[in-house]
Amino acid sequence: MNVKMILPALTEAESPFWRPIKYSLFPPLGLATLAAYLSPDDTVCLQDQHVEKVDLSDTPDLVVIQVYITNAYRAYSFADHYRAKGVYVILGGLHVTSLPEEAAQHADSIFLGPGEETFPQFLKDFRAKRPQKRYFSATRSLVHVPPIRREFIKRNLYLVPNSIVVTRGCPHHCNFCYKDAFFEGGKSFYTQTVDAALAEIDRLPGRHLYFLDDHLLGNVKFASALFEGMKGMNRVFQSAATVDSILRGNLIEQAAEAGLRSLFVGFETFSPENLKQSNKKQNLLKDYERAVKRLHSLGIMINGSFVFGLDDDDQDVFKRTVAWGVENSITTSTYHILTPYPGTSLYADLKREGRIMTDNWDLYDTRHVVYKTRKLSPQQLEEGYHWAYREFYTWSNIARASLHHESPKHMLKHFLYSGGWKKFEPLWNIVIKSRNLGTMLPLLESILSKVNYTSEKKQNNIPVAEAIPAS
Ligand code: B12
Ligand code: SF4
Repeated sequence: MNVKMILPALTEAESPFWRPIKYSLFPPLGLATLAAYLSPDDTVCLQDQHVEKVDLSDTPDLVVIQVYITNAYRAYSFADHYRAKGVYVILGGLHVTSLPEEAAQHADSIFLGPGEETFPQFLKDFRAKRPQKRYFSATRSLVHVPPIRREFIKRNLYLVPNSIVVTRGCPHHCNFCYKDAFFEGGKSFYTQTVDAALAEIDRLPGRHLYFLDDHLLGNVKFASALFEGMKGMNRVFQSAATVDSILRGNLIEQAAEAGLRSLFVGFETFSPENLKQSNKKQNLLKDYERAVKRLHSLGIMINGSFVFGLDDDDQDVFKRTVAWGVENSITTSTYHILTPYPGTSLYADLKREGRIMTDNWDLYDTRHVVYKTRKLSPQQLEEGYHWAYREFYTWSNIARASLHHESPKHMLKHFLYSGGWKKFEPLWNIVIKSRNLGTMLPLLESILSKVNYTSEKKQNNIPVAEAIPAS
């Protein structure tokens, strides 16, 4: 069988905010995961429009398309194109799960939820010439999943070819997050076996790994065994976790020992009212600065995530958030305008209140205001958002934030990582054009090398095991 798999580019591929480096970070892991269920005799062409031109002139037996909210229109136009040629087209992913009726108009079959059970089921049905119109993932497990077909990933086109996910979902229920909608009707947080995760890590060349898990520290037992197993593997890795998991027990230290060098942390907002509105209980009454100090004391750089536009945000929120990030030496900040993805309880709440202003999914990219705001006008919110990015990444703020670290090595790493991410765009573009982005990986690995943090730990007086006991 001839199979074409496509990850259409997110909407901003044609917008002034297009940053080639941001979209050349990670390969299409979801599609490579699904490819593992195809037979070795099948011919597979996997194309990622973020890094290559999609060839639409072919006529395969089956087209598989992954749909995110901001690539949905592009995904639908590819689907319509192939269906017009008589090719069987299937659509799945986050947006299809949120809005199945919309997606069904452009597909022969649609898939709701993760694909590990439904895709192999479909393949059986398809080969038997009785495919169903809709597949829903009810039983979910990562036990005995076949190895990802990474040979279909063009490693040289990505800065981070070694992306990996060893868990699915998250134990929390923030009202703006995609996860409750995507995992509805089944388990919403589950893990691989530790042995399978370690085997997958072992298969990856080089040192650097990026765990794309929503919350790598979410299952303490699993994460602890994983980090134990990773000790001595000589890896450096980046990942994401919540504030409370950083403060609790000593998991974060085990992670650092296993090679964790940079962490994406969802601070989101400083307002308890906003946290309540977002059902982000795990952040309520948590000491953000203590979490930051703890990470720094372990030599871990921080990518802070912040949301603007929650109901308690006023005009000061941008200044306060940027100043806090600089004062606390956050290495990189990711700012978002609150975005109510369809399927989330935030979307349902705002819809009920008559506050959703548009269902143009291209605008649901966290850069546009798509709902009626409370204490800020939409214009103030968008301007404040852009101001925050510009301000946080001025050379002077990058330098100030770097200089707050105790060890000179951490200062230098911070400066290079933050500056490299936002200030060397033309250089990245040249490397991307030469189709050799993979050659920059050793540079990233050296920036993520270990910091000797003993002196910082002393200065901040952070005890090895934190105040909040492990639960
Ligand atoms: C990697 C990533 C990116 C990459 C995307 C490129 C890529 N190669 O995928 C980059 C860095 C470019 C990116 C950018 C953004 N991202 Co992003 N990203 C992710 C992340 C961390 C991992 C995706 C992944 O690989 N998952 C692992 C694989 C195994 O899972 P999967 O892709 O979902 O595939 C499975 C299923 O979905 C299903 N499936 C998928 N497709 C299909 C098709 C068929 C036919 C079938 C059967 C099954 C199927 O089967 C697969 C196996 O189970 C997710 C979070 C997450 N945990 O998923 C956020 C996430 C997808 N991103 C999100 C967002 C919001 C953004 C940004 C808007 C953030 C920002 N402000 O910059 C931007 C987009 C900008 C824009 N203009 O739209 C949201 C999406 C919300 C939504 N409803 O679409 C997520 C869910 C994060 C979150 N918690 O909110 N992102
Ligand atoms: S902690 Fe993060 S991944 Fe988990 S529900 Fe909240 S926003 Fe989503």
